[in-house]
Amino acid sequence: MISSRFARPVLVAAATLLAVATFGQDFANIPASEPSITDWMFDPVTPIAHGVRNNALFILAITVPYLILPQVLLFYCIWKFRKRPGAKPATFHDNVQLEVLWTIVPALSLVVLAIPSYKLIKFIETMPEPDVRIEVTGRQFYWEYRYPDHGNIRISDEPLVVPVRKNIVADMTSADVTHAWWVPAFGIKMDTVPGRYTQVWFNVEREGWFKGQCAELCGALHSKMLIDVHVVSQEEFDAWIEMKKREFAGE
Ligand SMILES: [Cu+2]
Repeated sequence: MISSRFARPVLVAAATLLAVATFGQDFANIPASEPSITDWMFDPVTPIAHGVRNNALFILAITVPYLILPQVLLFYCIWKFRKRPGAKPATFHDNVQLEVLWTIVPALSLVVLAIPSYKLIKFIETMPEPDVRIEVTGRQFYWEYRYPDHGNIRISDEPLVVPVRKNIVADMTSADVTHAWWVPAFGIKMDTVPGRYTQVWFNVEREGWFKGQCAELCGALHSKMLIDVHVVSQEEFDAWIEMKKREFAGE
């Protein structure tokens, strides 16, 4: 949709602004080797994350001219209509055509932005046929995961393990206060709410480790409520499930 030559500098600028706004001083303390939490901009790994990133770039491309054009016009007018000997000031004070134009064009821009945005929201909120179902429960201050179709295995405060290139559908809730399960590279941030169920889905395109953290202030140890997702091959996943089942049986 947008050429990569254009996208790269725009991405860097947008990610930097976002990072500074989000993390402030803390951002400077992240070691270069650590995968930073802003990776969703550069390294989306799910269809939702790609969609969110492309939509963000599209919105940027449509809205940035509105930021630049008035400044250019302002400086042009300051220069063009500066005080000069003998210059006659203008005597009109409105222009109906211009006002109609600068109302209709931004209004149309909003429509242009709304169409792909609503499509994306529908895509995010429509659950696909699940290959693996999981249940996520937020607790002060850790995450609990269950695999209802795999012997109801339950793990707490350890990495979530899921197979690569499979539809994972997660039912989420909270045992105490509102938390939010946020994994930037997946393009997902979903509240977990006590007494209610929320749902997300993701399909990760490559194996690896992906970081996240609770994104809803939930108490004193909120900042320690980290998320690690280990995405593995189907074979590794099956072996892991068998191991966990044995672990459970032994308990
Ligand atoms: Cu929290």
